[in-house]
Amino acid sequence: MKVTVLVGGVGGARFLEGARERFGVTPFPERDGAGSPAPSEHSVTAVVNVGDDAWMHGVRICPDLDTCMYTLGGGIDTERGWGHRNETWNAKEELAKYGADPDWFGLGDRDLATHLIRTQMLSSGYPLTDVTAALCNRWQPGVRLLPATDGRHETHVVVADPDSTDGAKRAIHFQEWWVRYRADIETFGFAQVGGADGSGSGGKNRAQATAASLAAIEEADVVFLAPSNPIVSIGAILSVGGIRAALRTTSAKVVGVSPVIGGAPLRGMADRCLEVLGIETSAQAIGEHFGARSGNGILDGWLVSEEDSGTAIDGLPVAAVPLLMSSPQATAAMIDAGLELVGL
Ligand code: GDP
Ligand code: FO1
Ligand code: CA
Repeated sequence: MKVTVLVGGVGGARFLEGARERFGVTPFPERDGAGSPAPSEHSVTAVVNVGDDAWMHGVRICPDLDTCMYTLGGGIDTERGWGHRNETWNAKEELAKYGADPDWFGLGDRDLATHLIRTQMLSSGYPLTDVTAALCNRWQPGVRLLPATDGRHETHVVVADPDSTDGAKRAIHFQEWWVRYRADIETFGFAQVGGADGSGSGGKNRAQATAASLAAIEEADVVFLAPSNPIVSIGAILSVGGIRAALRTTSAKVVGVSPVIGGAPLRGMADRCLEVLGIETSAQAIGEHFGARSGNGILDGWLVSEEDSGTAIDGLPVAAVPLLMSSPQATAAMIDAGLELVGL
């Protein structure tokens, strides 16, 4: 079975651990020739959010790609959910002594090596898709990791300018909103910044999906939306040119998994993002937000937690099952429930 998963960071990476448990290892990057393990009859491809990506201290950071790569490669700091385990912070301390900006964002010494290689390859002209595959050659995540786009598609957040006394609005990078202000600032909305050639945003110039991520959706038997942040992870992927249309027309079944259990996200800022857009933090409201493919939406099935068993959405099959990703085995059981829901 060909399985494609739309993912963000921590929630996405946990879901991919369950997919690898359920479907076996997908060699990535693909290696030809003798000596490589026999490929499983299944394959798992992740289409990963790049909305969180940013330039910091001259290097390109891709938090959701790295969280997936480190988690599946066994190198994540499990407490923080981002960056390397056994991290040291000498570079951060030295940067602070120079008074370098931003002083609110930390790059660990080990993590920095990843960003240096990525930045070097990007400036040599390699697309992010190839750079990610090269980094995964070390980490062997056992699933294909594809950035949704090779273009720039950064999430920015419209806030009340903290430096203004007359209520002016300003757009700041998502990382500044989350890491510097902890989302605790008057917020009006989210917008993608970048575009196919990096020169502008939105409209015709918006960043386009890579051929590989479109093929992953079009050629899949099933597409899962991981229980990732519905706005700044899944929403940012859906706003990449071509992704939403591919989900509408693919012959694959599309199954969403609720990131909210009993009216609360497990961690992170999903509730804050939903509140900004006037969407209730509930499995019901998020399911309605994605919508049924039989209507104008993207889902053929919606998995909610047992606590949310009252969820009912017109034209959309819903199943209530345990949704806590406490182990790869528990997550694999969620995946089986999703397959059953859509008759696979
Ligand atoms: P981020 O990019 O690191 O913020 O991570 P994602 O966007 O991939 O996922 C964040 C979401 O994962 C949050 O909204 C959490 O509610 C959700 N999440 C984390 N752990 C679990 C879990 O065990 N079960 C479910 N259903 N959702 C989870
Ligand atoms: N989160 C923080 O709260 N503080 C940091 O200094 C920080 C640095 C950082 C560096 C690399 C990276 O991949 C992630 C990092 N994060 C940090 C996590 C990140 O801000 C967010 O949690 C995600 O973008 C949300 O998915
Ligand atoms: Ca993220």
